Amino acid sequence: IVLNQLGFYPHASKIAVVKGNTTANVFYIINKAKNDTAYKDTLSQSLQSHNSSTTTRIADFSELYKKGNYYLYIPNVGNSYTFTISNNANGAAAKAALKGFYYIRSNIPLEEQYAGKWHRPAGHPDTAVLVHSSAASTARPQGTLISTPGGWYDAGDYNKYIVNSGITMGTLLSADEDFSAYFDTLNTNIPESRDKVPDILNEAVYNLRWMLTMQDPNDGGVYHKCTNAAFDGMVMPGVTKLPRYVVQKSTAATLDFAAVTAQAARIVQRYKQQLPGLADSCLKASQKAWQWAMKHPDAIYNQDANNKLYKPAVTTGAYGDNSFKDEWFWAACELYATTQDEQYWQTIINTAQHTLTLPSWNNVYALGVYTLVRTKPAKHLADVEKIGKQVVTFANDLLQKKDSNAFKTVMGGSVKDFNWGSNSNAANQGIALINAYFITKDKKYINGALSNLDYLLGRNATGYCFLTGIGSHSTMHPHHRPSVADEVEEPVRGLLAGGPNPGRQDNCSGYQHFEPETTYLDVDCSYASNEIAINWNAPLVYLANAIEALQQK
Ligand code: 9MR
Repeated sequence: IVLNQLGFYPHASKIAVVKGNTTANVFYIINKAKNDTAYKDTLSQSLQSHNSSTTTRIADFSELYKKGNYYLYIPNVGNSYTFTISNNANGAAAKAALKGFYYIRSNIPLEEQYAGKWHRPAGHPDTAVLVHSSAASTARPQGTLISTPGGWYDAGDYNKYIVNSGITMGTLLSADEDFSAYFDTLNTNIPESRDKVPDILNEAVYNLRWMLTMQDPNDGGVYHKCTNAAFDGMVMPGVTKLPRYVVQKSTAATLDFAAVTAQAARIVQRYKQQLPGLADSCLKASQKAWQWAMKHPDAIYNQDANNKLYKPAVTTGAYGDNSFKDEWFWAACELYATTQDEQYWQTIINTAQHTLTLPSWNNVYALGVYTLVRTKPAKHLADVEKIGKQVVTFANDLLQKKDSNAFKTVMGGSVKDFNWGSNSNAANQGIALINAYFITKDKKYINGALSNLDYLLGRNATGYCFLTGIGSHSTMHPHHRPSVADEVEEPVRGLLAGGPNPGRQDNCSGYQHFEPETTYLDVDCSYASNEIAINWNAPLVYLANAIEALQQK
């Protein structure tokens, strides 16, 4: 029996899924405190999954409204995990996913009062980082030392990549922009929690300050990443002292940077007193980055080609993107929303797509669309309405596939949903649905988004809750160096595993399931299904907190 292992809201849909064939017909929801049946109904007919050979039957108990602790019981099948029906059913996941970012901060010690059993010394200081030969310029020749401290580690590895920070920061900043009243009171117990800035922004600003150091002040271009030449072993951060490099400035990194800093400038100006000068610095940096990209529109980061030309070879994550139309669009949207300067509007029109596409680290078109929908620029309402329709069309298409899905989730509507980092697709689909709700005010989109949160927290073909530290049966062995090396049994809390990925690029032995929705292995060698990454956690932060904020209304 698989279900959201945390629980359900009193007035939202409540679904559990029984996998496999059972002859049972009736299911019971048992109230734990009273040890008594609170609800009883029949299971649906058997459904065949489109993404594996799994068959399912559905237990729908949406009409049980009463708050409490329950479990589901099916004669001859057994009991489900205990779950709650409450107004903040997903609150623990929402908060944990945001706190997850604190645990992957690179250059500060994680103190026990904030980090609990995962306290540890600071990792890479990055105060003396070499300019790699691929990044050499007259102003900063190869071997120049620069300081680029702070920021989050990208994932299970210890490098810091601007492109992936782009979508991550855009998603977190958008969460605050869309749900600012909610985030104003969300406290994640981080060192900055006592200040007047919401913790989601405190967390984002930690990475923003690092991003700012990745811009070459001489020309405005932004280094693609700050990295070791090769991945570190499975050791604690800061243990290895190998040289760190900033590599080639790239168009994708520079435009992502321009988008993030423009959006940040708009948002942090609310906190002029607490963050003096930051909004101004961000906007200047953004404009300077935009100028650089205008002059260097084809600076592709091609790691393999670079390795033929430059030394030392760099073999860490590439995040090589060679199509920049969506980055131009997103950067222009953020710069326009912040400055209302019409020169950016022209780029928006020139680079707009006809249909929405699900965002990923190399496709940030949707982030620009969401910003237009959110900020509704007065001068261009007709265009914005047209672009907004793309969101609704996309969301309708997602919803349509939910009913025939064997898990009654939006996730899995297409088998293509299952690739490297598939769990971020589930979360990003949820964000698209919530944006459709903003436009239409139709709650069916919130229910669709909730089905994907349920997916991530347990209602899926693997039966895992993919967020560490949450639920009764969650990821225990993520490909995450500190979780492997720290001698604490539980993995660091609040990190989202990548999720089912039939590609199995890690060649890790031990996979027992090979179908799209079941190829998931909770073993640390499985970096293709069980790594963690900032661009996967961020949409979960958005989705889980948005659902919490919207249910509380
Ligand atoms: O998330 C990235 C995925 O889309 C790519 O297919 C994959 C291979 O290039 O890389 C993933 O990103 C990894 C990055 O390169 C290095 N840090 C860990 C990231 C998550 O696995």
